[in-house]
Amino acid sequence: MPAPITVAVTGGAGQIGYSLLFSIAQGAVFGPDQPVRLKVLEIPPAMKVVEGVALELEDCAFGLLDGLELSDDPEAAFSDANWALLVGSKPRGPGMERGDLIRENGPIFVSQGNALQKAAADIRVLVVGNPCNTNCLIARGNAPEIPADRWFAMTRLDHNRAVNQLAKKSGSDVNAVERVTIWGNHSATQYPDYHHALINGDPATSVIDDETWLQEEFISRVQKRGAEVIEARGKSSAASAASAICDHVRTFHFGTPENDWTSAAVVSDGSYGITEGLLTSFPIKARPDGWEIVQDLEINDFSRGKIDASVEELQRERDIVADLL
Ligand code: NAX
Repeated sequence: MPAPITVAVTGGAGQIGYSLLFSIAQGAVFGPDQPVRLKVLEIPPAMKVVEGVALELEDCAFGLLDGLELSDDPEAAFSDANWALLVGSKPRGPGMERGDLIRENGPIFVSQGNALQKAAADIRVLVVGNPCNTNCLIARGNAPEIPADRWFAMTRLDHNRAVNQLAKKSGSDVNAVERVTIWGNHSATQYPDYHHALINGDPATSVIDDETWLQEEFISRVQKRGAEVIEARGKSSAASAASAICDHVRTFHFGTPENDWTSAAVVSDGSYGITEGLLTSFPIKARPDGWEIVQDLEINDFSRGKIDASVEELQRERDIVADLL
């Protein structure tokens, strides 16, 4: 057996944590031969609940689970972690605007950024807690020694939602859909881009010969899918979010398939004219030893307008938290 991979998860007592921790311990991320150690961070009022989750993890008798630690101290939770999955954050309260949520959650990511910098030498960070792009920007701003290519905010759930919509509309298997891209912010301004997507190797735009559906219903459905789930379930997406977290980490650990790419918010290097330094979702090719933004895609005027609108929102969010960076 290889040496264990250590994964720190914040918000382990929450909805997503309840699905995510079990999937990681079961081998859904790093495979059936790779032991894992879990380090779970919670806030003091939630420690009792997370202790209950730990009892259940023990009761699963997972052969790959090499260790399980619970803590309310970020430095202890992040020490020696190879991946930190920052899921925990405060939910949006009644009447709270997006800007209020950004200010409310910002300090969490200041202290977690500081702790990551001190505690972890070989770390990759995926921020899921919303607003995830800007929370990731804040954490990164407080951990300047962690290299830029180690930071991610999650748009994989949006990517998976887009793949599913194209598969359903075309009557294809989800495995037949490739090269979908989510651009921009993980918010209602995100741009699910079908222009380069393939279905069974053919352009999605020729397989789904319905530009109005693609431009209007497809984009809007993906943008608003989180609200659709809340409306039906009475709670926000949890199992699908946990599954997307597993997909994200697995993809960056093992790499993207030969002919496909994934979507993730990474530190912009200025590609496609997007402001440098913003945590923005791009099309990404990953390999076990690194990743790169897919270059030279043709961006038509329709796409340009959508990408710019989402990036402008990210710039406004950055301005709101300028003092925390
Ligand atoms: P829950 O409210 O069920 O759980 C959040 C957990 O985080 C709680 O147990 C809470 O005690 C803990 N927490 C709060 N502050 C903390 C801190 N400083 N350190 C450690 N833990 C802390 O939320 P859940 O449904 O699990 O969602 C978690 C986050 O994921 C939310 O911010 C949510 O908006 C976000 N999401 C992001 C998605 C994405 O695609 N990027 C999709 C799913 C989800 O909506």
